[in-house]
Amino acid sequence: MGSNTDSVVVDKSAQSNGSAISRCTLLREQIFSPDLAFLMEAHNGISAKIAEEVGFKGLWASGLTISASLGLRDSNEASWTQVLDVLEYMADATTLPILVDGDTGYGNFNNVRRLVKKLCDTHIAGVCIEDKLFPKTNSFIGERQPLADIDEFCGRIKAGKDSQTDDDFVLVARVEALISGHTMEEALERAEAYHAAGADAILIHSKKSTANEILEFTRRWANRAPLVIVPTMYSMNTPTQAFRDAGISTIIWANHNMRSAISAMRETSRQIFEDQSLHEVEGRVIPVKEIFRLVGNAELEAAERRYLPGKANLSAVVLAASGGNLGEMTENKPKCMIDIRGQSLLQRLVTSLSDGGVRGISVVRGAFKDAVQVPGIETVDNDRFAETGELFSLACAKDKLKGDLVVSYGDVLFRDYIFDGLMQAEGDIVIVADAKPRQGGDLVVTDKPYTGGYLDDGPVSLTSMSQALSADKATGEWIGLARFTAQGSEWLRAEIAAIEAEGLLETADLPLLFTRLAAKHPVGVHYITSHWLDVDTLTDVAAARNFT
Ligand code: SPV
Ligand code: MG
Repeated sequence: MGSNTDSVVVDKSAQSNGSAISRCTLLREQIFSPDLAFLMEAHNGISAKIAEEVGFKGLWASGLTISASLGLRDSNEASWTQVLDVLEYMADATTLPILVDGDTGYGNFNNVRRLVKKLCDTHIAGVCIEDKLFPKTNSFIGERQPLADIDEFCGRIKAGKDSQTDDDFVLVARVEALISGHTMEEALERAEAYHAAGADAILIHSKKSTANEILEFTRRWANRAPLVIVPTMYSMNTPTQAFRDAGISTIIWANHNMRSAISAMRETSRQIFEDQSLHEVEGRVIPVKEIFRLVGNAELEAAERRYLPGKANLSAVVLAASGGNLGEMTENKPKCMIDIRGQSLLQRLVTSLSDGGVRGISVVRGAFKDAVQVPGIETVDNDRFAETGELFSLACAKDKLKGDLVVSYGDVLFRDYIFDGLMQAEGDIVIVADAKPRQGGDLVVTDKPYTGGYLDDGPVSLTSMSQALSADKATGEWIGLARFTAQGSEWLRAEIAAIEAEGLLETADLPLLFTRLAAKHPVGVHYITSHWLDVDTLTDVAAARNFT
């Protein structure tokens, strides 16, 4: 790659007259660099972002895959302005230079003029036009597709170069002679004519399964202008080093993001269709929060803090005061600090909460409090942890029980989608309950059992919660995770005060708290089925290690 471009800051809107380097310049530098450059196929904003994130320094906006993403054939069924709309999303989504597959230029010289002008306006770095006729057909379909007249195609090239508004805009002329069954001489003659007409680089295309004709062309071309290749058909038989050694300028990986997306989408659709459930698929696909990250929600959050004063911040109180009963593992640290594959349980929980948008995380410590160390948390101490219960620990963090709030036990792990679901659930107080209660857990009784179709059945409310209940009487088990709005937090503080006034604060547990809250206010229940665990036994520790 053009290593001289690595440290350059690109102004997304920069053109040749701007102060920052333009994307046209970046593409030009890559194509003219002695190092082999790579352009990765993208067909929309998200695929462009993904290619940029993994490290590609340039993109190929493929005609085939943009058409396919619209459900269309690679036969100019999408109008050029519809393609331009897609390109604008791609350019906005990244800072990378984009070489656009301009097919045949969408018509004659006049269409190419307008195309190039609009591409420059859209901050696209270059265009590749091929020497065929509008409407085009994909090169891998059929044999002996008719080629354009050489002089007429040279007119398209000249018109394009004369219309660019950035001096470094790159026009690549694509020679289809070999694909269409013509001779090597014809291919060389066309390349020479296109170069003389002003093309910055030549794309020599082949659909053979070996690179022989491409390497022969490259030898005979003798570096008169940079050569671009699309080794879709022949790369399996040719190491990339061979292209580097031959002096090729740029390789286009032309369609692999679209092809892999189709494989993945087909697999997911089939599984959900067969199962009539998301269960199998949920752990395999990226979490929803990864979509948020990719599209830059963090930037929006920061902007909201800046421009929307008073926007509530989500905070969390994590109860981690109990010591635990796990032999050697909890000999000198509380169970929240047990190592689960190189990270403490608490660290994993804190990461989940942070990823879910929680900003201030307060951890109530008790047993082995000095061992409770996780970067970025605040700590609150319950120094009477030995003779008090959970509610007393929560009350130690009284000052933190305000605004949008999450309360969690310190020994739970859950998949991100569970937290996302809790955040989206309606209600001022919402708890997460597993629909399959286990004897001895924080068992809940609700006004409606889980049906699997509860979203259609409307909200579910908590009636009561208790550890003493028989599991067959329960409709779920609280997993140790709850959410409060500012109103909910106010009710929470009031209920803690009431319990304290009755002299029950030291002995009360959270099930009592939620039962009392549910008697006065609606407490919503967000049902889940598995994909979480808490750690009470050595078996739980083993499960936690497999969970991550
Ligand atoms: C495209 O990606 O649309 C191309 C490359 O033009 S190819 O499909 O190889 O013709
Ligand atoms: Mg194409």
